[in-house]
Amino acid sequence: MNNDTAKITLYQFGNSVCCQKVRITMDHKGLGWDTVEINLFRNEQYAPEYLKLNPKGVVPTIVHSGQVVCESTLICEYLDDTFPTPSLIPADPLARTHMRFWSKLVDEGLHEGVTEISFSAMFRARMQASTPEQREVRFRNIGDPRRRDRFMSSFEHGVRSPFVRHAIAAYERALGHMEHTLAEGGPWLLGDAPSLADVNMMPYVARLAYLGLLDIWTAERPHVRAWWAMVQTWPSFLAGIVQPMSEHEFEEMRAGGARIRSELAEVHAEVRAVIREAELARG
Ligand SMILES: N[C@@H](CCC(=O)N[C@@H](CS)C(=O)NCC(=O)O)C(=O)O
Repeated sequence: MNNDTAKITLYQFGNSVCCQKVRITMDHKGLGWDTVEINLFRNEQYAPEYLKLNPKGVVPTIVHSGQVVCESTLICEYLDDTFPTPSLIPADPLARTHMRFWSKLVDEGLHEGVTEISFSAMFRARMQASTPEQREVRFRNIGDPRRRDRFMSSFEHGVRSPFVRHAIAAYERALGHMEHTLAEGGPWLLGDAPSLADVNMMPYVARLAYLGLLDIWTAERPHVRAWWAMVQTWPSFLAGIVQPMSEHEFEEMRAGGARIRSELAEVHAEVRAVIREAELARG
C-alpha cells in the first residue's frame, strides 16, 4: 500500500462514471481512501458545504492533505503525479499526448453522451414518477443553461431528444476511433500496458454493456470487443466498477436499457447513415 494515503477523501456517488475512473486509478495504485457519499437524487451536490468544494455541483471531488481537486480527468492525473507507481501515464511525450486525446474525447461529448443515454434509460422513468414539485427543484438547481436544456429535453423526448442523437454520434466516433487504434496496436489503447487512456474509456464502455446496448455499436468492431473482454478481467476494473455496484443497480441498468433498446437502435441506424453519407461525400 502507498504511503500517506489516509488523507485522501473521495466525494462520490455509487454508480457515477466519473467516480469509477477515480476509483480504478486509486485501486491500481494501492491507495486507501475515505468515502463521502453525495446522493445526486437527493440533490446533495447542491448543499452549500459541498458547493464550496466543487462549485459545479458534480462528483467526484477529492481532498488530499487538505487540498481540493475537482474534475475526474485532472484528479486521475494528479494521483498519478503524486503516487507515480505503478504508472498510468507513459513517459514518452507523444504517448502522453495520445493518452490525453482519450480524456478529451470523454470531455468533448462522451460524458454528456453517457449522461443522456443513462438518463433516458433509467432516471427519466424515476423522474416521471416524482412529483412536479420535486422535478421543479431538480431543474431549478441546475445552474448551467446547457446542462439544463439537455436535461429538460431528454426528460420530455427521451431517446428522440436531439441530445441523445448527439450522444449516439459521440459514441460512434469514440468507438470507431478505438477500433482503429486497437487494430493498429493493442491490446491496450496505448499498446502493451494499461494507461489513463483505458481508464478513461472503461466506465463509458461498461455503462453501455450493463445497459445491454454495447453490441449496437460493436457488432462490426471486433477489436473493441476484445478490449472489453480483457478489461473485464483487469483487477482494478473489478475493484473500481464491478465490486462497488449492487445487484439492484445492475438490474436497474439491465431493465432500463431493455426499455429503450429498440428505439435507440433505430436512432443509431439513422445517425450512422448520416455519418456514412458524410464520409462518402468526402471521398
Ligand atoms: N467533467 C466532470 C463531470 C462530472 C459530472 O458530470 N458528474 C456527474 C456524475 S458522473 C454529476 O455529478 N452529476 C450531477 C447531477 O446530475 O446533478 C468530471 O469529469 O469530473
